[in-house]
Amino acid sequence: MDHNIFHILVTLVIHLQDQLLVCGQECRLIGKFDLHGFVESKNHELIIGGLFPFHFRTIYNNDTESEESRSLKCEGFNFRALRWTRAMMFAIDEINKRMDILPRITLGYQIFDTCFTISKSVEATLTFLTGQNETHPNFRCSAGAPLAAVIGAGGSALSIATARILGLYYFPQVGYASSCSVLSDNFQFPSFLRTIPSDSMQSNAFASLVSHFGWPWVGTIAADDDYGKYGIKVFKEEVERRGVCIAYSETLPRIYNKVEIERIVSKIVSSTANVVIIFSSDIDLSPLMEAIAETNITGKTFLSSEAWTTSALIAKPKYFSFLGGTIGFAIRKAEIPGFQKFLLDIHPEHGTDDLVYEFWEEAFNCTWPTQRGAFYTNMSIEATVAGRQRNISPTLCTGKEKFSDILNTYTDVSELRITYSVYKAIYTIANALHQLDICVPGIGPFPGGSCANLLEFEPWQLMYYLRRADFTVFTNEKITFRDTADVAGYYDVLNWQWHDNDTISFVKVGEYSSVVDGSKYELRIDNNSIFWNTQNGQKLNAI
Ligand code: TCR
Repeated sequence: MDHNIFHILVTLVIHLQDQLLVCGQECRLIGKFDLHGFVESKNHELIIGGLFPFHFRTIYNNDTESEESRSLKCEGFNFRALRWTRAMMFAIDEINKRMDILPRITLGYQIFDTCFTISKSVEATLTFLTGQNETHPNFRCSAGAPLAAVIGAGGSALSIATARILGLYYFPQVGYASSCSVLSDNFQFPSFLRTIPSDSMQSNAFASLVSHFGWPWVGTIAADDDYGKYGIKVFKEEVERRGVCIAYSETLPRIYNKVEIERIVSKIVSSTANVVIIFSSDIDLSPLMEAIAETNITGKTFLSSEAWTTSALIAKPKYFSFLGGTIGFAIRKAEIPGFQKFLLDIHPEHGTDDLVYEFWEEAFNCTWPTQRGAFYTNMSIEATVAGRQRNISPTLCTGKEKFSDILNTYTDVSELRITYSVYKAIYTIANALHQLDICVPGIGPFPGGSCANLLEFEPWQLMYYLRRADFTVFTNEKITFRDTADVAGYYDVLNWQWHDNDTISFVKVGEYSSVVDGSKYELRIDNNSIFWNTQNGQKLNAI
């Protein structure tokens, strides 16, 4: 190279570096995140991050007087998500006690509330990556122990956003509920894996279900997010190939819109298609069910996607008259020994965090005196609840409230599906860490036969082991990724059987699973055990 040009180039690089340094010195804080539901355990060697929707939505934060903070507040306590979170803690606890997985260290957790929104999930992800509330990307200065991997972030739209950021660093993320088919794309999401099957399988399962019953004509409803849109898209492609027609295709409004919801209801009522397939989370579906309950709709059979098949938010008595007979898919379920006891072992007095106070107050409809020292004094409610945004109950909590007196989604262990998926996600990470730890130098997988160090590995080194995960859970279920992001697909087919005493049970009437080696899937259904919510109790006829 010409010497002069070389000189110019070097000068330019030094100049640029100077600029960068100057810029570095000028860094200033431009905003702070207001992260909710922050829960962490201390004094462990490695941390697993968790993202869970403790709240259903965000609201505008009118606490802030200036425009300074754009961070939103959250509302609507989600008991189901707290159960999922406790499954994460339970699995970590179990692993810490075991001598056959990671015997030399203990794992801790750091968990954030996504409030079911993309912005909160991204805030939390940036915090994970930097280990502090002031987020400077590209630095890893974790609070306490290093972060090994992240599980989450619930819904697919949230996981897609966070996986794009974590993917930049090839930072391991294991999804427990994000089932959207696009997340299987290794190129777009290089560091994402999941313990829930991809929806491409579920959409195919729906198509097989429609063929099985010979319905030539169905209506579709999708949530306005990646889950709903991709789920219905793949379903449509598959049924159209089989000659089934789509009577209508509706999308649920993302922000509550009464007029739009009523239009969708009248579409369902007036259509001659009596089978309606809905791909949506329970949260997004609630307004539609509320509106349908106000009409006298009968004679429709609803097909439910996994996210609302066993949801307590939707399986409410006032919807049974039209939702009885619903048929839907549900992911694998498990009974986790010791989990119920662990769930019940939660109390605001046991030195915990804001989330537990909020949980207790919501569960028992009472108000907990915020300062623990003031617990038994006659503090005025106004004083104790100052600054809170939620509806406040005038009754003070006594601390003696009992779970056995209430029906609560949190303590209900009859349908542990996503909960079990969370448990598997934690085990997937722990097993990968264990494999990394037992690597023998000289015959390790990295250059020159080297191994990674359990307390100082790079994210891509853990990814190597995660992609090769191969272990069996206590239920005898085998977890393998075979160099893909996905586990093998399996669904129970559940039928909502409506009983005379106005209760519903989710009865397994079949399954969709692979028949040979994971490449061919088959739907098996016991037609005779299905409850049809029709006048004559017979299957809806093909119209
Ligand atoms: N996948 C959905 C989210 C979701 C969910 C759930 C939310 C699933 N199952 C149960 C609440 C409860 C399945 C997604 O967006 O990928």
